[in-house]
Amino acid sequence: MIKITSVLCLSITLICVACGQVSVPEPYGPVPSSQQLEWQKMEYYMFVHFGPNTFTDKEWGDGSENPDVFNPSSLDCRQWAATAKAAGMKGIIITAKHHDGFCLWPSLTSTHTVKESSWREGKGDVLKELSQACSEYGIHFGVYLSPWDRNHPAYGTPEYNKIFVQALAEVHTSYGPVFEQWFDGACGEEMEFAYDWELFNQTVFSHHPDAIIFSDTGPGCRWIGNEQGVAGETNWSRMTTDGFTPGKGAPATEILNTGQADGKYWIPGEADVSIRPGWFYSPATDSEQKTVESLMEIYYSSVGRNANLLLNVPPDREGRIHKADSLRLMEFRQARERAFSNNLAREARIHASSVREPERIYAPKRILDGKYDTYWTTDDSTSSASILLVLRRPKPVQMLLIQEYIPLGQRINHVHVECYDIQAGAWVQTAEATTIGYKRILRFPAVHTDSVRINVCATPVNPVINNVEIY
Ligand code: FUL
Repeated sequence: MIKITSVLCLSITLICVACGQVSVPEPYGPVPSSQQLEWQKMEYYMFVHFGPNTFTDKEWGDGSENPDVFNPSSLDCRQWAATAKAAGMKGIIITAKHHDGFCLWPSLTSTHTVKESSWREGKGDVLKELSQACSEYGIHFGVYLSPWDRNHPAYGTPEYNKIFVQALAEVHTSYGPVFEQWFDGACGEEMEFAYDWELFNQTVFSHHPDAIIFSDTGPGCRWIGNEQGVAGETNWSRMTTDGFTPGKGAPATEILNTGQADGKYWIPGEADVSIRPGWFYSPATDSEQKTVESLMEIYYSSVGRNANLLLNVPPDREGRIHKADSLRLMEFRQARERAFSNNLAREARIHASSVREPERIYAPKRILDGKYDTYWTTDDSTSSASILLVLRRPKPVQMLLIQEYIPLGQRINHVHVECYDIQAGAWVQTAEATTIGYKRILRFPAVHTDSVRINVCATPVNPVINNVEIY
């Protein structure tokens, strides 16, 4: 019977190959939209908190600030975009409106905006300058609009939802493409559970159907549950959000941090954190940037754990990114380049315990070809498999980077890594992990080795891996 079945399978495969059809693994669970996939590939981008708080040394303005306090002496959004680009960031998300209600564009929905300030005689528009600068430097432009508005007289009335939607529409129709709309969960008591999230999301999508909407519950991406930039060691890009809302009605932070193995929707994590102690600029923190070492830790805990990293860099009172912040960003970039400069897998020979037919499509060497859409996988009934990478010559190895091909879902729930320790003359287990997702970086004490084995254990479905790097 087994023989007959395998002969049958083989003939079906051969027929499929002969007629140019190749059997592709079935997707597992929810999968990313094409927009979510492109967003995930951005990996790292800049958060910009800018507004009256920049000038008042506050983190949360109460909305009673005189609009004249907003007075950058030499605003230079091109310098922000140039800095982000040089730092290796793929976009900038700006606080178009923070909780104090002040709008960085001349909104018709409010009397607390750049037009009421004497900055540039009320004719300035930060969003216009930043969106133009982003497009000039070839990076994406995104916006944070706080539904919580501590200035607006209508806040707390049903009317406010409509006003907020109008503000959203202004922003989404006046400044070109918006890659991400950031919705903060903070909320005034007057409006707890009264926001019309459905309407907010629809408004964004009606103007920018490709935008990724961030909130505690997505739908594009989700808050990672802390403001330290740390994703869970286990981090699923799936979550069930039915019955939840951003803010007080959000899922527990533990769930936001790890996602859910059996989650119904694809809602990947985004980890936000500031380069300084606060979100807004303060002269008191001019020399309190995070160290390169702690930024590297953040990188490994976010991008290295299947989350995107949104790093806040607050412009100063001149309206420029402070020299010390910019310097740290460049040092951070260099540290990443150093850490990932010599990928030993590039010249390795690769073998897999099992390969799906036809082998020319799913050959393990597909993992090393650097293309996103090619991958190694096994046949559908194989849930445990291993990949062996034999290095050209023995080297100290201390880090492994693995990527799943997420258009077919997030499939792996347990891997361990072994290295052949030349000094000990034995295989040693150097790392173990649950989830991989779009990208996972595993670090371990250096081992002098010429062979690295990745064991995928008992996944619910066959693994689909499209990249492995060794450092
Ligand atoms: C929080 C806000 O309350 C902070 O001011 C900041 O904007 C941060 C990114 O999100 O919820």
